Amino acid sequence: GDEGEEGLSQAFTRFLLSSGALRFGDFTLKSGRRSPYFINAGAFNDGAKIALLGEFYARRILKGVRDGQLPGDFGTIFGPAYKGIPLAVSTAIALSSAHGRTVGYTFDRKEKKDHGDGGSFVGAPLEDGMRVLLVDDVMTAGTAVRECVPKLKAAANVQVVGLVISVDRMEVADDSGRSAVEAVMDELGFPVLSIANVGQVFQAARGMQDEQGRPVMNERLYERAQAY
Ligand code: OMP
Repeated sequence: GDEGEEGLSQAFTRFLLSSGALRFGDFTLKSGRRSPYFINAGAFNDGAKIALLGEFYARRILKGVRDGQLPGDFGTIFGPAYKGIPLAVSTAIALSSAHGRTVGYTFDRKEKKDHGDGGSFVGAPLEDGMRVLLVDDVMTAGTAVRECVPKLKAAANVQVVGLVISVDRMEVADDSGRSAVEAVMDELGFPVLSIANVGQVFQAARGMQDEQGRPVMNERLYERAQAY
């Protein structure tokens, strides 16, 4: 359908909650910062969930193409190992099977391989001039994407056209007051699009109930999350 941004982020929040990917509590992040919530893309761990996740990414990508944020003619979807691998594969499947757009998928190895094909990439080969769309799970500080882009550029003279993530945590990057997403866009020169940002997720979650009919986010949780 041609749902607006509101529709997509609301549906995605429902999916985050029903799959157990969004949790409230006390978590320590990669950066060391403590957070009252965590989004675990590892919770999309069966065929139905990963298929639906790929469909959400595909819809966000196609919206980005319609809105002129992404070019429509990228050659491959790159997902950094490990968590980016099922994202790239499921997104490529969804684009092809549900939307009639076939593109490649590519991922990297974390370990160096010195036998067989000896390559450090798997999937559609990276070639000079190729347009590559990145996918990743959640962005906090943008560490993962800053490590991934030089690795791609070392393999071939590819053009990274954008990054699509599931949730933008809207964390402040530095003294400039920019968010990590804004800082990455400025530094790396491509758009970062999210299926939902955390403001939209909290807003949507606040009005939702669990299977027992209890609110998934009571006022205390909502205030803690907003303060964070
Ligand atoms: P950056 O690479 O610094 O942007 O942090 C994002 C990464 O942190 C993700 O790829 C995860 O490995 C992890 N993470 C989550 O998965 N979910 C969260 O809600 C928060 C984090 C995190 O540790 O910041």
